[in-house]
Amino acid sequence: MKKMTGAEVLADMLAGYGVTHVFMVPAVLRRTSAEMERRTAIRRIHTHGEKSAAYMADGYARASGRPGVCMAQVVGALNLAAGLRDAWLAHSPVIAFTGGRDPQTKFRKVYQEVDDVPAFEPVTKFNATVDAVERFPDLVRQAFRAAVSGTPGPVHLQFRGNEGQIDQEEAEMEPLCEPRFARVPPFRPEPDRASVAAAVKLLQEAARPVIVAGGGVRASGAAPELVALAEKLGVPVATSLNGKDSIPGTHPLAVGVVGSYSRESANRVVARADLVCFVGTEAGGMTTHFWAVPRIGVPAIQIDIDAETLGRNYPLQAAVLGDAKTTLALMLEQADAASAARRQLWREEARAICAAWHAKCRPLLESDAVPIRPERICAELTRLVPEDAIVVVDTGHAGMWMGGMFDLRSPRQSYLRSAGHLGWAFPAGLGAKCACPERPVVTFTGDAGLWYHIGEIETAARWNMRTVTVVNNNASGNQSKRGFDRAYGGEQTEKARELWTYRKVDFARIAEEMGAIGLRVERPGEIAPALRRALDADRPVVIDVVTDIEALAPTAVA
Ligand SMILES: Cc1ncc(C[n+]2csc(CCOP(=O)(O)OP(=O)(O)O)c2C)c(N)n1
Repeated sequence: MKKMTGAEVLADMLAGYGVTHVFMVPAVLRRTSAEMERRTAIRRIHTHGEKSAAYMADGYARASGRPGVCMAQVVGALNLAAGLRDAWLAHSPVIAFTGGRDPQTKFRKVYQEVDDVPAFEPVTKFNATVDAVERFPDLVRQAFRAAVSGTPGPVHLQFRGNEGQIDQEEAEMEPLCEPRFARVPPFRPEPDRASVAAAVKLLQEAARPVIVAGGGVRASGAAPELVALAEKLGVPVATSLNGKDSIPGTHPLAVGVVGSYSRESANRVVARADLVCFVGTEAGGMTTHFWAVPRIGVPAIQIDIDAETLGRNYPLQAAVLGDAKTTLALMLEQADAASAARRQLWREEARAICAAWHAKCRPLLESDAVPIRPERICAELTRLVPEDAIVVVDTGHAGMWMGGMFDLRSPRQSYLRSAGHLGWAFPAGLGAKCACPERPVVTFTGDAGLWYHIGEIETAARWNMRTVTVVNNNASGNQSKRGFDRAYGGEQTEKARELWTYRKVDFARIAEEMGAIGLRVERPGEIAPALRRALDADRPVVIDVVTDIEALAPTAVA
């Protein structure tokens, strides 16, 4: 073995694992950054905050299935940890590197230093310190292994030295990589045959079964098998918000997103089901509207790669432990297509429920009102988002509007959503674009969401990250309106509105000033031309859509 610096090993290993970008606020692992330039083609994206660096790495990871890498020096470590929270909730393989304490000076009131490691504990699968340079190879391998294995998730390595100066030290090392762990999933564990047979039998015998598909379907790349099984057995499919791209919304068996940020038709169909088959979803609070849809006790099947998830929230008649794609392919082999005929009436009922929802929402989806209704933006996006686009959506109202009112039209479109953190979507969209530069990326956010990391418009312009960001700009966080009405015991006072309203701001002008293209849209008819122009642009675009502050998304039906 030859002598190498930690920096050389780390740069070579990141390149070896196929990392194309790292996201950070300088300065951390400075020598490694220099070696990246000398030895690799990795782009070093420096951002305006550690949290947005983590969100970019998260978007990168979710869009590609390859670990996203973010970094911070010691004083930025907790900002970075905060940014891992959404990745943790969404099971996204993000690898965070930070600088950390030196044994020679710790506990001596070193400038900027606290013990950051515990803060990473609740948001990582693996949280380790690199104290000796000889440990670079095995700990970096373990970081990749942990990030992508089983249920994927974030990991953290803290490198000795406030900026991780341990990377300057030398040792005899080999920068060995394991390509298997360069992306999700590294393995496709097969389920036992008896559990597969039991699940197929239950689905075939049920009169009104429904499948609820989650983010695990995307992680496994199992959407084709899922749709094929649903078609063969004639079973309607609802999705979690994280699993929205398991089936196009325009598919005749798709009933929409179920749960809290959902579509009424999905909740109605799932509530009517006599068997629910959960695939790659934790059946958590958001997906089940806090376990009201379906009700606890409904006959249920669950397929998951993590044994601890099986039955956590719903008692199961069949539990299938395995990779989603492998499991669904086995179920497809065994399924009897003839049994689909028995569910004809159920499918018709589900279609009727979906048609009723469409009829009810059509006036808003097609609304010509000024200020613009958010439903109209969603309908225009359904129509105009390209066939191979990645759609990235913020939380809160943005999640409600797009979860409920927007449809993917193609199995080649992806949908990534914030798992709860406002402000995630804009930087995550930039990360997604870095991971998949050939695919259009369309981000949807509220104005409160954009404000969080608005400085990253400059990053996008500097690196020419050509995303299209659509801002539902109602000069407020008006999702909070209902909550403050309740807090005031009816209707809130006029003064209460200062708790959730902002100044009216033109984000198009701000975007232009930072080097992006800014388009301001005030009338519904201007949305489509703006989107078309943005999708053709050679720079990042912010489309600032002025919308109705009184427009509230429908709440979930139980
Ligand atoms: C980190 C974080 N803090 C607070 C919240 C609570 N929250 C949810 S939605 C929302 C306001 C959303 O405003 P905006 O993005 O403008 O969308 P609008 O409601 O106006 O459509 C807030 C503060 C959150 N989800 N995440």
